[in-house]
Amino acid sequence: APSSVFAAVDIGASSGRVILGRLTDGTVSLETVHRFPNGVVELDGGLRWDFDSLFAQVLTGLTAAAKTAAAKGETIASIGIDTWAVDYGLVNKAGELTAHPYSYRDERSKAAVAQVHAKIDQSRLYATTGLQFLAFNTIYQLATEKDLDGVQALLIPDLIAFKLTGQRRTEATNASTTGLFDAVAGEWATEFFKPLGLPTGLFAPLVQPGETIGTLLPGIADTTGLPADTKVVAVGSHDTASAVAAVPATEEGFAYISSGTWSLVGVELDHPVLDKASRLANFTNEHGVDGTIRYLRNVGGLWLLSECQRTWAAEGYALPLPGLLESAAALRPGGPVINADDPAFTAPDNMPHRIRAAVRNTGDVLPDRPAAVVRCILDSLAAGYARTLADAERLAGRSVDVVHIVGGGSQNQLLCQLTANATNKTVIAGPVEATALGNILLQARTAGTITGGLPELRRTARASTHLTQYEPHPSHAFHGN
Ligand code: ADP
Ligand code: LRH
Repeated sequence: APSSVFAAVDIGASSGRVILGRLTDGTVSLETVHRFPNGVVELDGGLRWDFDSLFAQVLTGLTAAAKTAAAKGETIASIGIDTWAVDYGLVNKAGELTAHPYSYRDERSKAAVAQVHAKIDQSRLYATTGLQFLAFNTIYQLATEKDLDGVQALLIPDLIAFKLTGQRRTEATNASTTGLFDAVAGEWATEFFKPLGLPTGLFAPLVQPGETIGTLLPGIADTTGLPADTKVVAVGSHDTASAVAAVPATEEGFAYISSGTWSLVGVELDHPVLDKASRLANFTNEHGVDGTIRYLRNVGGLWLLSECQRTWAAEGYALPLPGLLESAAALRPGGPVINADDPAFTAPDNMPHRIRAAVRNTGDVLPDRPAAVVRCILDSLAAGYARTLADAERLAGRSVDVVHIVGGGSQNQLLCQLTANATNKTVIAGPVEATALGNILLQARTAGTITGGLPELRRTARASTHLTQYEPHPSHAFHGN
């Protein structure tokens, strides 16, 4: 019988799930007990997350988890929470949200960038935080807030943990995406708060992955049917940190691509790279679990594809992914390529139109067929991955032998093959649910069910996952999917 069961609450920008993880004989099996769509909504004059309905989905998922475990005679040892990075909710002294949290896709923070850089030079920010410049980083979002007196900023996973336990903490891997975190010290960059007019106690105290945040509030235990002593444990609450922890690598020289709404492309290091070349290449030094550095770049992602599907559906053409990928795979290589991480693609809008305009700007033309648009997106992502991996090798002084693709995009056979071709490296695809798996592995280690460092966690991830390998075939068209 399985010895322990853990619950992962994993919410990406496009979907969320509650997954039970069981450890038996050195492998983890995952059981999804609840899945729900996620997306930004126009609310109160901005692009926001409807936190109330997200939290209701979390409770529905935890209720299903409690029921599933009880039916098997199991107890849920703990709950771990991860979501996308950078966004936060402001809570007042009474613990109430003062507004629906803004989404990083809202454009209000663009105007605050120059204002922040006028107070603290961009090169100084980078030398301390090592964070990739993105106009939606928390630091720029906070600069748009009018009144931060008497409120605390809780990052989205911290906000969920607070609602479950009543405890206010900031999990460190996600804190490292704020632009207010010292990449070397692993502490808040307190010297930046004052010049930016931010209260020193704006964020709750840091907690490290593996530490306990608290136990369930009585009302939450009642609603979900979970025992009141169920622990909420800090994991890599930044989804990408959990995903990287579950990269099923056995090799030293591995790189990873966490492929979903965004593509996070890079390597794992034991110290940050904060030099000028790294800043100019816009690489980030986010904190991973066990004191590692996720040296990576946020490259555009499958948001481009899902937004095209959304646009086509609104125009009356519901085009499911399998058919789109099959027709894109049948096209010849060498088609138009765009810069997939152009901020012009960040906001939700007519995506096929914007992609066609971007191709036109390169002096090329894009045929007016969905298959051509899809192929252009995937060719562009693969080209972006290859460029980014080459940059990572150069900037970190590393050589990469194998590229692991994890997350929803690891199921996209065409993208995996195009990536192998563009990088001229072996690509290993899987697991699809790397984030939830990393979340559960951290909880299992905290409970003492497994022991060891990241290599052991990754061996367990490998033993738990069906992997698909792709070899580079630069001159051949892709057949399959
Ligand atoms: P996030 O965590 O950012 O919400 P996911 O890791 O769940 O994203 O990945 C979602 C993406 O995975 C989708 O946008 C889609 O392009 C891709 N995807 C999901 N299922 C499949 C599939 N069966 N085949 C190919 N791609 C898929
Ligand atoms: C991926 C992710 C990524 C961030 C972005 C905002 O879900 O957390 O690591 O750059 O969302």
